[in-house]
Amino acid sequence: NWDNIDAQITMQKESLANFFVHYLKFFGGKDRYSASELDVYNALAYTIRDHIIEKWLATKVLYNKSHSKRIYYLSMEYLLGRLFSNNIINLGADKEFREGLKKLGVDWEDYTPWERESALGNGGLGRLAACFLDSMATLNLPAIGYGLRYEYGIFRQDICQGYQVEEPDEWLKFDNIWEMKRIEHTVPVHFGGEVETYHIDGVEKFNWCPSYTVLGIPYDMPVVGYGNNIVNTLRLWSAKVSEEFDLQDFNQGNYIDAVSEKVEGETLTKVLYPDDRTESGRELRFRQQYFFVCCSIQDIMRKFLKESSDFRDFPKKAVIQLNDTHPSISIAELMRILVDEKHLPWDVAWDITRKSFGYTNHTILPEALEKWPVEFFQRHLPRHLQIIYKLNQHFLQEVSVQNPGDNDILRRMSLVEEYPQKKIRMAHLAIIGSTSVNGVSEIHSEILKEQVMPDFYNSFPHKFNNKTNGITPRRWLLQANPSLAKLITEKIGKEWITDLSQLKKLEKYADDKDFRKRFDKIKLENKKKLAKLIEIETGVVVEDDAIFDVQIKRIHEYKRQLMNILHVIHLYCELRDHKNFKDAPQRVFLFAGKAAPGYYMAKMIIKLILNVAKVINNDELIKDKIKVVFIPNYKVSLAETIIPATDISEQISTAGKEASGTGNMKFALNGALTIGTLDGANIEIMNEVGKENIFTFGLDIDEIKAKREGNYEPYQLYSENPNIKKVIDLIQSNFFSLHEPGIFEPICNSLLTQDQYFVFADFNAYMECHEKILQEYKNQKQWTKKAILNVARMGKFSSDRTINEYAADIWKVSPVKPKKGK
Ligand code: 26Y
Repeated sequence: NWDNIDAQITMQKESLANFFVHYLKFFGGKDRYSASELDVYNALAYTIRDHIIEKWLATKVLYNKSHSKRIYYLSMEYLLGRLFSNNIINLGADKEFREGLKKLGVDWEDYTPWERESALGNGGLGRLAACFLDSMATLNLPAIGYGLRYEYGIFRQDICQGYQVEEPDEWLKFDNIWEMKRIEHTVPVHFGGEVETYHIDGVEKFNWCPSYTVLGIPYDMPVVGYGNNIVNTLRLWSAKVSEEFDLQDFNQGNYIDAVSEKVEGETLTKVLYPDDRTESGRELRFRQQYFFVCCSIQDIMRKFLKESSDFRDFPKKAVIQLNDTHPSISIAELMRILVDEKHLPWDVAWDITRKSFGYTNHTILPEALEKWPVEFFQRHLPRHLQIIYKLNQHFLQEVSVQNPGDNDILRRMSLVEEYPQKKIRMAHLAIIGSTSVNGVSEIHSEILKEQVMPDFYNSFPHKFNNKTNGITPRRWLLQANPSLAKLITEKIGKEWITDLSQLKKLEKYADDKDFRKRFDKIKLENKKKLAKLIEIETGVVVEDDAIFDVQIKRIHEYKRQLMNILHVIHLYCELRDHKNFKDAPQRVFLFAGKAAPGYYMAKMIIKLILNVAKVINNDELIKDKIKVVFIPNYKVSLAETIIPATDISEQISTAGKEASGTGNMKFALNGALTIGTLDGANIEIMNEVGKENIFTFGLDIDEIKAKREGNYEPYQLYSENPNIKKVIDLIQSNFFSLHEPGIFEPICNSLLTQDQYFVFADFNAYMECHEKILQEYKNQKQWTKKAILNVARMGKFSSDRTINEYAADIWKVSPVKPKKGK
């Protein structure tokens, strides 16, 4: 019978080696003589996948029996990174796997580099979604992540003559062992056409007659919870054009049209948009968003209908969290389904919809707030446009009742922006269509209420709330820094892995000499690994015991990599002028990050960093006291090597610009000290670790605001501040661009005439802060104490804490645990 056979398939430690050899032979067609390292990796991954599938099936049964409300997390981006190690660790199969394969002489850790990284995201927002998946599974929450299965993730960054060059990321070139195609859950997605009106019993009804259809094919990836036997699902949609659809057109003789439409349809999930800054208004991205939304909402509906046929129950059975406005067309789509297809009255449908959504905002940069031209809707989603217009009409009616005679507020709050081009404001739609609107750090949530959406905050104060971001300690400590994790576990037990607040117990070891010694030794070992990697990737040789000062993140003007490199130039000038090297340790300034392909300034900042690196690294006059390194192609796996080796974490955005930051948390958790502005989660990190254990500097939000409103004159700062002047003059003299004179003029000009992000205004404070850091670093004992206290006080920044708050305050969903004794 089924159950008996099932039990036989269940994996045993003793049989791991047998399974491995089985996969190598019967999946890979290889034996130990002919197997390549990739073959071995594949066989190892298939072996571990069996374990996962057992738990995956059991989790589905558990959730179905619980009849719990489900969490649907909608995100256009997931930056998962590699999954092999993570899955083994979360399964708790680490030791078992190592020992089980020992007799074959195979150590699984040697094969991890053979996995192609999954990089279906740009940066913070996509990585946050990945950390959230890990936490939701670990917390036994019945959650499904929905996303797109881009054929090409974020581009690979090559450096050619100091310039960023983008290459396609062919992550699917070899088998993706972690995904399973679920052809039976394929859904149709319609686009274009017209809307017909008809009447039933005097009620006006609408019938959308679309002009073409694309199919959404789901691929499921398992999300393994840590040590709890839970395996959740990440469902990614891939676009395909249906065969029958072609046939119609082919038969009508429109061969060319049919073929080009097929190609068009399948481009929908070809590539991730690599710009996390401006919505460049591209029509393909708009269609991509609807494709995503339409597939996911149909799937959610199908699951709901297995539980109930009364749509009034929908908010009790489902909650849909929108990761930024990218999937916010969902709100119009759910309305369309409820009103047009399920024939619910408008008000009932709106009530259901509003109760079912939550919206997370990740940015206050005005240029990143999404607005879609009305003409896109007209062309591709005519019925959704009607729905949005009607929602707007009702909404503005309410606003006007609340604010009699105030036409300006109607214009400000409207879902439709009239000038200069008619556009739909997606954030407004997301706010009115959700029960909850949250920011991602305390200060960001305040800015959201007070500066970005004050009218909406006044109308719906109860919707607004904060959920400070977090990171998963499984990947960012247990996996990335195994030696530190081991030391911690040795001292305080392993509870910290699922309850990060336990790290508090480490505080007392800050005064323990032996502990400090071991802590330092681990940092040094991690630095050695990083130094090797730097040499391999860039050819630059750095000392193992150098001070590693690191800024790794997307390249953006507001993140101020420019201020960092200007300061490096300043230090370089100082060294050349005063030649006072003495016993100062080497300082390595490490950068990594991608620039959006169309972001000229960001690309020039990379070029400047690389040119400065070349000059400084080869100048014998400064006796190797400074090294500047730009590691190409920043990605999750690179972060996993860099962060555990870092001494100083650069978090230096212009105050008010970084919604939260999550890299800042990863560094502090691994014992780096932060140099940071009073921005985003830096402020909360400061509150946790204590002012003495972090280096903050620079203008705060109010001061920045005052500067912006006053007349800020960067040129004056340049002429009055000899340090700034020297650095800028040196760049302008082509010292770093001998063979390409003038290339950095746009950077200098922008600083001298505008300096939008207040680099000059913060420069002195930044410089002085670095001087203080250097002084403090000399006292190794004090430094290590501070580093340990940083680790000990990072409990708040576990994404488990964040997800618990989402579950309790927004989703109203409790963990689903198996009944005791089963
Ligand atoms: C609309 C399109 C152009 C777009 C695509 C991606 C716009 C924005 C993005 C991504 C934004 C992003 O990554 N934001 C970051 O989210 C993190 C997680 O909340 C924050 O920690 C970080 O401060 C914020 O910049």
